[in-house]
Amino acid sequence: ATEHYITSSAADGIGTITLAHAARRNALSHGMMDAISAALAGFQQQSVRVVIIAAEPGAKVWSSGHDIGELPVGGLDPLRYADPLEHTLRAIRRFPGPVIAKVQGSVWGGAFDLVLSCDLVVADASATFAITPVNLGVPYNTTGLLHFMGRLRLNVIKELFFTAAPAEAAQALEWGVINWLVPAEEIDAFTLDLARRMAAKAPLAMAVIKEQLRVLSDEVPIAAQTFERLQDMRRLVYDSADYREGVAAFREKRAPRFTGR
Ligand code: KGA
Ligand code: KGA
Repeated sequence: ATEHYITSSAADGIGTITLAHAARRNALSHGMMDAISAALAGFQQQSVRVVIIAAEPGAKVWSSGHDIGELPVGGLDPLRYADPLEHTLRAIRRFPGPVIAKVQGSVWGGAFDLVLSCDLVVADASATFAITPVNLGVPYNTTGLLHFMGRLRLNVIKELFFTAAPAEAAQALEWGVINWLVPAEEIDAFTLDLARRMAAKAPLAMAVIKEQLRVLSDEVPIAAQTFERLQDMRRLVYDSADYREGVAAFREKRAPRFTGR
């Protein structure tokens, strides 16, 4: 319970969250998510204008994504609305000022969703991005797919999801995942300068424009029946033997054997 997940600090209207759980490669565990959500709430109290989310200097893995050890097996939806990760993604999306992801190293699964939930992405050449539910047999959540659809073209989304392969930084730049690809030795100063320029602008106008963009890009009206059909389809996936196999294979550090059942 005394596990150390992040460090956070605020100065001159800029809050920084540094993912600092190297032992689990910054997996997005309940503990990590609660820590990030608490830091964001604290920043809001302190009238922080702009947030930077980064990994520790030199980390090869920015974040390994959902904590696979915490994925439920036994008929429970692994990606529910109330999950701490989903709560944190909403907190980032609703934070009343820009949140910048500063990405160095590899980004996996739910961490890619987290990066896309940030308002801007600055990265160096070490950044890679993979979305991996088909490695585990996980039915991705509809809200999560919408996060990708809000940022990327459909053929790009399909390639990322269907291959689960890490996209290199240059490719991610071309695909629009990254706003700025900068040399490693310049990324700290570059990101801070970008944050400072935004922190000097009118906060109320900024916050309302961010919220307008969130509402307009998030709210896709579908019939209740349609949503329930999608949930039923997802349920077949998380009730399947393949989902249990995918999670078990990761825990046992072996390749999964999927059968389509
Ligand atoms: N969840 C839980 N534990 C994890 C983890 C994760 N996502 N990633 C790594 N770990 C643990 C790992 O089991 C090991 O534990 C330790 O962190 C170091 O990892 O010390 P232990 O007890 O053995 P490892 O693998 O030794 O480190 P590495 O060789 O540096 O390799 C790093 C990577 C990131 C490449 C590797 O750990 C990896 O492939 N991790 C899983 C990446 C992934 O597929 N993430 C997606 C998670 O799923 C997800 O987000 C969902 C639900 N989704 O996409 O739908
Ligand atoms: N509205 C009213 N007066 C303006 C003006 C504007 N948008 N832009 C310039 N002027 C006036 C300026 O006050 C000056 O008047 C004259 O035009 C010449 O400008 O001679 P006066 O009485 O002092 P200036 O600044 O001397 O010219 P310049 O050195 O050539 O510089 C040109 C620019 C365009 C760089 C400069 O004038 C400037 O920064 N203007 C404001 C640009 C801007 O921010 N526009 C956005 C307006 O807001 C807007 O569209 C909204 C509501 N929005 O974005 O949401």
